[in-house]
Amino acid sequence: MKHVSSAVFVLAVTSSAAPLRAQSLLYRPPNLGGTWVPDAGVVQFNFLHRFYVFPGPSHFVENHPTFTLAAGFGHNVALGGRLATKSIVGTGAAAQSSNETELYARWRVYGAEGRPGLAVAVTPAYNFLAKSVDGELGIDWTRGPFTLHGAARAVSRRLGESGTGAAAFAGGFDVRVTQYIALNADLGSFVSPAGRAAWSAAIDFLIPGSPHTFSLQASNAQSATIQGASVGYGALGPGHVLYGFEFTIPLHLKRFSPWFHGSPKPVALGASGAAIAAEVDMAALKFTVETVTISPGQAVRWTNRDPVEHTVTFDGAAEPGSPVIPPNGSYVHRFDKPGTYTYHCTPHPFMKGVVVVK
Ligand SMILES: [Cu+2]
Repeated sequence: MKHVSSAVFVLAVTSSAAPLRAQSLLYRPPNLGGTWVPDAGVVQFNFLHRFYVFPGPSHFVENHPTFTLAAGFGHNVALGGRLATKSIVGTGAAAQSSNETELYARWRVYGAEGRPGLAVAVTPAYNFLAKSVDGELGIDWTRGPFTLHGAARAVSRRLGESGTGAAAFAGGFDVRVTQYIALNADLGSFVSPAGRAAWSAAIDFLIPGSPHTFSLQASNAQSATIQGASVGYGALGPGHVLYGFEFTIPLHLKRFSPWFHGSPKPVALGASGAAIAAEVDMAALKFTVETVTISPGQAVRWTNRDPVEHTVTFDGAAEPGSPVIPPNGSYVHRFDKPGTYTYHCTPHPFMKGVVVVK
């Protein structure tokens, strides 16, 4: 498991073209995505912010943020919570409040993130504002740049209504135009009893060389909970559109280990037993020796003296590059063919160096 999650992370960092997996906005429309589970050891923080601008002369701006915090366990289980501070107001004792809190668990029963084919997940949840037991069955189907989504939802007490249960259905799609840009949209509604449908449309960006995705979106839904994503903005009638963005932040817990364990243990990566003819340190976001010259069959060792991760990535894939080199890690690569090998660090492309083999 550890190997799988670190492999995913290595892939994500070293190959900026690879789409990020956990909670990537390129694989889910704004009000859907019920099969997405963070990788094990990753705490996902997603910040969704929507706003409505009232007509002039006031141009009053009403904000509708939803914060999602979720942790991945194993391959297919997540526990998370959402807080939306300007949702549909509650009923009964919560009649004055629009602070909506939802706790949820998610079990991805079938499929894997961002891979072709089908994924199925169930999401039981509890909505504290509605005092409602909620649930969602989510299905995704991915083929090439397309993903189709469907969801069936049930709630025991509808938010803002008199306390009856209800069922909702939703559907949506994603189209990944490039590896960095996607378009998506969705539509969902309570059906029994019927409600105002919720819709959204977005353009999504994978920020190159980072684990983050970002979307610009329009929707009429006030929050991203199971209930909030099922009902359109009703206060001002139909046709009132919220605009906003979402930003996804995966926090890899392993990265925080220096806080608790002091300096990390040395890790040796790459060729072992090779004759090392040159040493290059990575310090202060630089390769400390810009050019080294060696003979064919000899090796270079790079050692990371920084508190951040680096890579040794050859330009034009002239040689296979390093995996992520952690703080206090070293990487050895042997060069068999004469030539001039230029390289850089993927997370810090301004870090550059040259190996001359002759
Ligand atoms: Cu670097």
